[in-house]
Amino acid sequence: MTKKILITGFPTFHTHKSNPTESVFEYINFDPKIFNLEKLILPVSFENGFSLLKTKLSHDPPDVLIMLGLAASRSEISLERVAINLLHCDRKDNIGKVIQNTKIRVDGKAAFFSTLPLEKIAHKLTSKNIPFHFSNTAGTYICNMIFYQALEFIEQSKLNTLAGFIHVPPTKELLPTARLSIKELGHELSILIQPLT
Ligand code: PCA
Repeated sequence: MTKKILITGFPTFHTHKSNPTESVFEYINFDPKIFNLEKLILPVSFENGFSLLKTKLSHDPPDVLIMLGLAASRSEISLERVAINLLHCDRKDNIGKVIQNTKIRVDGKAAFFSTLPLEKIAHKLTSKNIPFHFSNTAGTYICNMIFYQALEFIEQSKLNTLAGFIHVPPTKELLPTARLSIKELGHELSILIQPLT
C-alpha cells in the first residue's frame, strides 16, 4: 500500500513578509508510486491553530505527519526532539492574541517526544552533506503548541501515525543573505523524507 505523508505549514506571521513553509511543498520531489504527499496550511492562531489538523487526523490519519515551521533565527534544518506543555511569547498570533506563562493543557503531560525516526533522518542528511541540527526546543509559540497538540491527539486516539516537527531556516525570498532558495529548501526536505517512506 502507498504510504500517506501529510506535511503541514503556516502562512506569514509576525513581521515576516512570507513563510517558506507555506510554499515549499511545490519543490518537494517524490515518487507517487512510493508515497502520497498531502499538504495542509494551518492558521497561526492559539485558538484555532490545531482544529484543521485535528479534523484531518480524525478522519483521514496519515502514516507520517511532518509539521513544518519557520525558525527565522536559525540557518539550517532543525530536527525537533520535544514539544513542551507551555505557551509563552511576546509575539502576537495572527489574530492579535498574546499568551504567556500558560500551559497548553492544564492537566496534560509535561512533554511529548517526536515519534519520527530522527536518527535515521540525521543519517540520511549527513550522507548528503545537508546541514542540520537536533533541537531540544521548538520554542513556546504556535509551532510548539501544534507539535504538542498533534502528539497528544495521536497518543490519545491510539493512531499509528508517526509525527514530528521540523523547523526550517529563512530562505532567500525572505532574507537575501540566507543560505538557501525555496527550491533548495525543497530539495533538502525531499532528502529528509526519504527515510520515512
Ligand atoms: N513559525 C512559528 C509559528 C509559525 C511558523 O512558521 C513558530 O516557530 O512558532
